[in-house]
Amino acid sequence: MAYFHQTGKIVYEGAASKNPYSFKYYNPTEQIAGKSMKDHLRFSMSWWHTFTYGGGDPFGGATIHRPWDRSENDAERARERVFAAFEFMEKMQIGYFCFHDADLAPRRSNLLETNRVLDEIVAVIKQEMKRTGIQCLWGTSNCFGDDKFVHGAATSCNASVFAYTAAQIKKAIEVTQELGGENYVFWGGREGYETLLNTNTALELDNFARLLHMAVDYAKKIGFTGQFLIEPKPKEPTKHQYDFDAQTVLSFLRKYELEPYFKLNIEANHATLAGHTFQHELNMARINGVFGSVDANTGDPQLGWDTDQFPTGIYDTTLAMYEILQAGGFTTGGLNFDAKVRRASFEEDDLFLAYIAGMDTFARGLRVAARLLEDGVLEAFKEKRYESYTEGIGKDIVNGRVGFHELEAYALIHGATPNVSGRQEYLESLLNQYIFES
Ligand code: XLS
Ligand code: NI
Ligand code: NI
Repeated sequence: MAYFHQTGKIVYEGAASKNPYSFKYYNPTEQIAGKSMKDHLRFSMSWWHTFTYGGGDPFGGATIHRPWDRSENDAERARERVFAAFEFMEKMQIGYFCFHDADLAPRRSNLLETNRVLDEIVAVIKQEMKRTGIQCLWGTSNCFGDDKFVHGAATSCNASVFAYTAAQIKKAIEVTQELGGENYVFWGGREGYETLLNTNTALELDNFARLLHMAVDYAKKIGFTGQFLIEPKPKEPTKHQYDFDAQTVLSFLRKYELEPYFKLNIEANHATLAGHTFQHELNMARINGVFGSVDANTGDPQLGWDTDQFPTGIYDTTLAMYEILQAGGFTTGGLNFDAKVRRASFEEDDLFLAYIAGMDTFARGLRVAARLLEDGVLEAFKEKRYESYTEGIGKDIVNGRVGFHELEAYALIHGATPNVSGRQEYLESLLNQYIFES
């Protein structure tokens, strides 16, 4: 059954179009810097925020009542959601989707039954994938929603919960493999703690690493070749999340010898919650060779939680695309809209309008970033700024030819030469110029 008959396929009409149901900047087949926009951006839909979110908040229940959720039977609802999701992605020209096990199918009281229902839905998804050519960007397991995860999942004090977590993740990896998923994501929903008065952080972190090693071993065993990704997030739900930010996750991966097997899934809103910018997190991932994928939702500067809004800030998307292009673009990753409409935007049309807003803002950001890189204005400025390391004493420092002794001798003779301006305001205005004119 069709759920969005009132809306046709969303196509590119250009910036002059007044039709809200069209792309103004996203032209999938247009070539930019040697690649189609579609291949650059690899847009993906999140199953949970797009198809299971009801708009509830701590002060009120659902405001969003979807036509695909009408059946009394939860397995039937899950199946209808599949048809609605593929119809939506086809009309939006979105080539990928991401899911948690728990978004696809209802949970049952025991794992065997839960897995059986999940398999039924996965079979329907496979048919729809075949019909449409839409692919799976990544899968993951919801190891945070259920009661049993109250003390964490892999970092729970309860060993049977660790075992359950492993069993759930094992199945989610199998399902991701079955759907041809290009990545598998670990977001440590409850991997953190509230108080040190009751927490053995050393054991919890060791256990977390043990679980990830088991996942690596299992993937090898079953021949799952997708990329493993960790999604850093600083707070929410626990006060101290172990995967605080990109650099924290990196040092964890290095300590436990997991770095060869993992890359990062950077979420814009998580970056800002950590007190960073989205660009900073992407940059840290890029320069350390662990840039993997992106969750393209943003927060609100006045609100300190994960508001999961569709990205409409051109500065953020431009600077994000600037990092992504410099990282060589996406390989297995993509731009997943881990974003939900506001609870007051409860009509089905709002889903289209929200995705158009996010996709167009990233498309425009890509255009600006590509021009910035092509003209090389920022890179030329940086090159000049660090010029002193390309000759003389600077070159000796970089090449490891000098130590404290030689540097002291140098400083005694030369002192420090005068500094020059960093020209931040000029560069900010240059960025504006590119944004206004690209
Ligand atoms: C929550 C996370 C979550 C992950 C997938 O804040 O963003 O949605 O992306 O578990
Ligand atoms: Ni996310
Ligand atoms: Ni998030």
